[in-house]
Amino acid sequence: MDKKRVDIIIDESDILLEIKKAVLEGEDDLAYDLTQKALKEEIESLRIVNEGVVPGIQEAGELWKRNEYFLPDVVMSAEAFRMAMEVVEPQLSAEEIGKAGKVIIGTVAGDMHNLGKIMVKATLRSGGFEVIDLGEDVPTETFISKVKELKPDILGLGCYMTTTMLEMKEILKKLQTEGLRTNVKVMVGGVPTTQEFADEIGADAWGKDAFDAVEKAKKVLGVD
Ligand code: B12
Repeated sequence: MDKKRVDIIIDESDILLEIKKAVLEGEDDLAYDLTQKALKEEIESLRIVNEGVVPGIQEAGELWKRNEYFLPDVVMSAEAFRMAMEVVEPQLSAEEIGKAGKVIIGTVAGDMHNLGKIMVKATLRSGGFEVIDLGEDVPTETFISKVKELKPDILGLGCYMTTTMLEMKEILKKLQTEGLRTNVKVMVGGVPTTQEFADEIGADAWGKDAFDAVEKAKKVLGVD
C-alpha cells in the first residue's frame, strides 16, 4: 500500500475516533464540528454514525453501568450524540422520501429515551420512507389517534426500559379493539425488546438496530 493511501486511512480513523471521544466526553460543540469536518473530508455518513457517534454513546452507557459515569455525564454524551446526528441526518436522506411507505414512530409512555429512535428515523428516511416522529413519552391514545388520522403503513414503537415494555402490548391491544390492527403493520425496537417479545405481543416485526429496522420495514410491506 502506498504512503498516501495509508495517510488517508489514518486520517479517517483518527477523526472517527475523535468523534467517538467527543460524544463520550459530552463535548457537544466539538462533536458537531468534527462531524461537519468528517463530512467535508468525504467520509461516508453511515461510517461516521457507526464508527464514531454510536460507539461514543455505547461507551458512555458502559461507564454508567460500571458506576464510572453518572447521570449528568450521560446527559451530556446524549446531547453530543444528538448534535452529531443533526449534522449527519440530512446526508442520510434518500432522494425520494415517501416512496417506500409512511411510518409513524414514537417512544412509548413513561420513556424519555430517544437516541435510538433518532437513528431509526434517519435510516428509515435514507431507505425512502416518510417518517413522522411523535416524540417521546407518547400516550397510547396519541398513537391510536395518529394512526387513525395519518393512516401510516407502519407504526414504529421504541421502548428502552424494561419498565415501559408493557406499554407496547397495550398499544397493540388498543389497535385491535379500535379495529385498526389490520390497517397498519407494527414494528417494535429498543434495548430490552427481542424477537420473542415482539412475537409474544403480536407485533409484525422487530428491529435489532437501525439498519435492521429498514430491512424489516421493507420486508413487512413487501417493497425492495
Ligand atoms: C443515553 C441514556 C440515557 C439518556 C437518554 C438521552 C436521550 N435523549 O435519549 C438519559 C441520561 C437522559 C437517560 C435517562 C434515564 N435512563 Co437511560 N440510558 C441511556 C443509555 C446509556 C444509552 C441508550 C442509548 O441511547 N443508546 C444508543 C442508541 C443508538 O441505541 P438503542 O437505544 O439501543 O437503539 C438502537 C436499537 O435498540 C434500535 N432501536 C431503537 N429504537 C427503535 C425503534 C424501532 C421501531 C426499531 C425497529 C428499532 C429501534 O435501533 C437503534 C439504533 O441502532 C442506556 C444504556 C443502554 N445500554 O442502552 C441507558 C438505560 C436505557 N437507561 C436506563 C435508566 C434506568 C434511565 C433512567 C430511569 C435513569 C434515572 N435514574 O433517571 C432515566 C429514564 C428517564 C425516563 N423516564 O425515560 C436503564 C434502563 C434499565 C431498565 N429498566 O431497563 C439503561 C438500560 C441503563 C442501565 N443499564 O441501567 N438515559
